[in-house]
Amino acid sequence: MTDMTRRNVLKASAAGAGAALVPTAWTAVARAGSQAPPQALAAGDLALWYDEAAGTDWLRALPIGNGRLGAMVFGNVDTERLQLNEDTIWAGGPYDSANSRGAANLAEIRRRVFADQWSQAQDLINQTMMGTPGGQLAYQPVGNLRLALGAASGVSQYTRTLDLTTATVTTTYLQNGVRYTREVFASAPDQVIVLRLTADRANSITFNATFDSPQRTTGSSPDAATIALDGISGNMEGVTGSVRFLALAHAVTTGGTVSSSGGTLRVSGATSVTVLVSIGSSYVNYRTVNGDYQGAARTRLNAARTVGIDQLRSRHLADYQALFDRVRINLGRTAAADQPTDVRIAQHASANDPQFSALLFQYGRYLLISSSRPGTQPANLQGIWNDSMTPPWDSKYTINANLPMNYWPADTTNLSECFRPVFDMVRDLSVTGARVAQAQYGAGGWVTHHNTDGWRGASVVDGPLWGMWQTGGAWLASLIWEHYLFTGDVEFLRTNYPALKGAAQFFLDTLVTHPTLGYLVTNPSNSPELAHHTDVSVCAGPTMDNQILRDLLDAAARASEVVGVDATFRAQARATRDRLPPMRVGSRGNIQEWLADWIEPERTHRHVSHLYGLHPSNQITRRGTPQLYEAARRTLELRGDDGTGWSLAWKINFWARLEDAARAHKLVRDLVRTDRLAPNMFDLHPPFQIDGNFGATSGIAEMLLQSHNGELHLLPALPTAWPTGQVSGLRGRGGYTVGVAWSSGQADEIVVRADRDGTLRLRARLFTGAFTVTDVSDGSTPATTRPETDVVQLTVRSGRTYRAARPGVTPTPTVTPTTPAPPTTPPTTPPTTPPTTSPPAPSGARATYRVTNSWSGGFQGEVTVTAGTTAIRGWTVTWTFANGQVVNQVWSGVHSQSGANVTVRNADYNGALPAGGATTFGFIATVNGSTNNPPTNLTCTTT
Ligand code: FUC
Repeated sequence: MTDMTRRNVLKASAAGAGAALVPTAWTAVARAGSQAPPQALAAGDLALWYDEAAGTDWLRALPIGNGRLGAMVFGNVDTERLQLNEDTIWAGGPYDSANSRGAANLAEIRRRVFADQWSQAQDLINQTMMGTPGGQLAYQPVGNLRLALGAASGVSQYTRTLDLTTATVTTTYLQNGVRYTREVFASAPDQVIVLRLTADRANSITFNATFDSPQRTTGSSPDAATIALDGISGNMEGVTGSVRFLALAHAVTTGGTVSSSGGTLRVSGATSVTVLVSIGSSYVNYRTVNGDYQGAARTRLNAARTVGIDQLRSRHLADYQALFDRVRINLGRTAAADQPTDVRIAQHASANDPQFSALLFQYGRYLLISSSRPGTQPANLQGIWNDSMTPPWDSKYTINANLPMNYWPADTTNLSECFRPVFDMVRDLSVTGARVAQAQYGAGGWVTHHNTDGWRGASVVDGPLWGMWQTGGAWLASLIWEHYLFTGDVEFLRTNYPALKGAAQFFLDTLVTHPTLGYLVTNPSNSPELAHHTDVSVCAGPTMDNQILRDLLDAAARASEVVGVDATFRAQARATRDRLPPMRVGSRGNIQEWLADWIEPERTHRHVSHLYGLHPSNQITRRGTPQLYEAARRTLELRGDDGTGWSLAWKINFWARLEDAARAHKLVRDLVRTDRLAPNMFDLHPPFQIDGNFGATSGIAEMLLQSHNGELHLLPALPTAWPTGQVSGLRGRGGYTVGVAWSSGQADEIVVRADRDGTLRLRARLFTGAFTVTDVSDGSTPATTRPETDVVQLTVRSGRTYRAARPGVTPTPTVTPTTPAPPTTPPTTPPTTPPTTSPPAPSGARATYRVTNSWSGGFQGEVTVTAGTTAIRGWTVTWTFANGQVVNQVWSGVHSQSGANVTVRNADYNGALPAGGATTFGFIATVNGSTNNPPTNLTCTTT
């Protein structure tokens, strides 16, 4: 595939990225009588497999990784090629991206935007707000390790497999009567890539191995069984390349001989060989590049040399499977799975292949485990896999869709730990972004625009049409709260609170009052990458910014309460949030993308940013905001289904949230086409961009379980194409691990394990018929209520598992969570308040309830429990309309305690209020398992 430099891509984007970038799709033809090989069957079909080698096609090679080290494995008979990456090898070196001309020109830029002089505003942004340099730097490869194994003649029974259950690529074939097998895996515990070659006839393995690289490198042979590649990253954008790296490959043989000289490793007549690859980098962090890269490479290699292959393999498996095995999924299998993976993709449009959806789902989880681990860099636009010095969009971090999308499946598919690199990056950005905030806006806090790189560039890049977007850092910082909703980890929140606060502080300092509408708005900003008039995207207060800022300011305020600090800041954050522009329905019945009802010149643009409120956020919901919900559907109809890989993936998530199973599944199918999925299942923008893989995994999870609305909604968008199946180990906000088994499109059995005490609200079609609920831990039947026909509510206890099932359904072992909750999950919230055995109740007599704050988009309530309560162990607040319909349920928010008084605050209702005057709402608080039912009525007046 042709490499795409940033500038080429920008030219293409200017012309409308979709059309300009589409390559010719590849093809693959069905094999008559094909059957899945034993390795794929042993993996329960969770394997990519092929009957041909990758040749020179990088998009046929198979990825392995341990978060830091990555390799693409080609599996050619004559030459094995491992294309190597290390996740800190970035072009250039530390730089300060802030442009000191910005702040002095900001007032004039804003004036031009408010005067609708968008083009003139963009000109001034070009002159004064662009980063230094005006583009960011690229993630670059280490090079290749090639094993020249001899001619490929006389070969039969060739297969190549990437087993997702073992994170191992295996290549095996028969050549001249000898069965050769190669296994490759990247070990996180031992920090090496392991290539194991075996043959079933003694002394049959002979090869020469060498490194090569597009970087500036020197090869050598440091000892008789090792070769080395010492290099430095490339110069770019006027910044001198400064990341030094050392790659070592060392052979351990049984039988035969091994020698190394002049950078060539020679193995002759061996019976088995283990090649260990170790890579060290001098990158310490975004501002320091003087690490002992040679020492790091050698130390890891020497340590791995003392470990035999069996132990290397078993440690790798234990480490990997502890993550991967948390989620099991079965969507059914047809004979389509007996074709090689590339054939399955090529035939997908005409085949019934439900297992491919399961494979795609698990591949995303595999890729996240392999590219993002505690202590590594976050997964970039290509995860960690890149063979080019000038990769598309620099293989960096694009924040206006791609980087957040990479992490959508992290919590929902039970890979909480894999999320951590993002929070490390956010803390870095809170430093580099603070300089940009000061220099370009004269503001406190920190800001990051639409991209960042290994050096944590935070300024405007690429040009105003793309780069002049203020809310990149805001989106990333809001993920801190989102992650907390899953884990309940107060220590995590405390550690990351300063970055969250700083992101909010920037907007408290910079939002400006719209001259005619009176709302507080960002200016200048854009609705990502979409021109509202020809060639201009810059505007004030685009809808996505307002949605992101509602989440950010809420998150910062709520976090400040959990952490117990900053009351003044909190009040300011809330007051500011209340003055953000509400979402509006435009003339076409759509969600308006900008403050004005403009019609975008490019109607089918890939970004649908203004539906951020539908997904990933929860500001547009079916039951909470019915009008906006319908407008969201209309918005998607107007934009159409087509788009880049990541755009399709986001649309799976959108349609899942719209509970439209057929459409969500159509989008899954649209993604599984040869122009959107490479033979190795890498998602194609095109070109390759990994966000589509992660977005697809997230979308499939959203089709099976949603938890954004204060309840666990089971099978909200189950397509007819998956009539029977099971999934287990999915995670829901509030700290739940969930399994479900279904047949005929309906749940037979739901199993939920609670991390914390609380009130569990389950929504499923199952509850419209006969069902039973059991506390699996002791076989008892917990008390339940039925707030809606398809909703069951019950009090749950930390560590216990609950099962709801149709009467007579035999428990399905695979839907019961088998692995413990992620280690980051704390027992209760907050840890400073020890659980108590007395179950005091916030009954109507003991509690007072009042609306504390209201605004056009919602309001907050407060319940104060004044007698008999010693501690809160779990609580929820439910808002209902006067007719009893539940409109919102809240688990997040804050409670505090002073003596015997317990206060639950900020139990926000975030839906739309019916227009005009006063609306009566019911406010139901459940604290320590008791509830004030019937609800206390509160009246809210729309302002
Ligand atoms: C944004 C998108 C492009 C591409 C790039 C990396 O600019 O609009 O489609 O995904 O990021």
